[in-house]
Amino acid sequence: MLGGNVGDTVCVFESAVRSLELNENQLVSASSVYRTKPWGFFNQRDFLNQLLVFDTPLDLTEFHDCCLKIELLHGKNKEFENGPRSLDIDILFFDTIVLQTPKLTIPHPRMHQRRFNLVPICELMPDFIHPALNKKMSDLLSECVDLDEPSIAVRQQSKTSCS
Ligand code: PH2
Ligand code: MG
Ligand code: MG
Repeated sequence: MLGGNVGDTVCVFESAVRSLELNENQLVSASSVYRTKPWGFFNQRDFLNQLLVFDTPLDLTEFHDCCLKIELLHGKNKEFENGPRSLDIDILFFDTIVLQTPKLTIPHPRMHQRRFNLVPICELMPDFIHPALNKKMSDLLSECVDLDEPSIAVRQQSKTSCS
């Protein structure tokens, strides 16, 4: 899941996709880009969020390191928790792996509480079953009590012009 609210976020997202592809990852599908209300810390610009699905030869640790590197490349620095950021890459799922380490929890521990995750996920894979909660994404969305409804900012497949 890409997220960001600093700079030209649509262009940052396109650049992040290119960087991920340059690191052996193959883009399988991309959701629309959604405009979403900031979650956790309210006094900041709306976010954009987009779900990407990749095929990767990397293992989870390598893929995570790759994502961290690409965040840094796009200007992510030591922002505070839930605060403004140019690019956040969160791994929501990695196949059906369930794992908890000090560095990384997969599936993402709060994704099912947030409409800004569930709405893009349901655009691409409403029938995917959450490997820890054992529930379909569409059911998690209908049960979700988050009231902030994402709106589509850039529809899937529409072209933008970023240099
Ligand atoms: N990410 C955060 C904090 N709050 N809110 C929205 N709408 N979208 C995000 O991606 C997001 C957030 C921390 O990573
Ligand atoms: Mg995040
Ligand atoms: Mg993150």
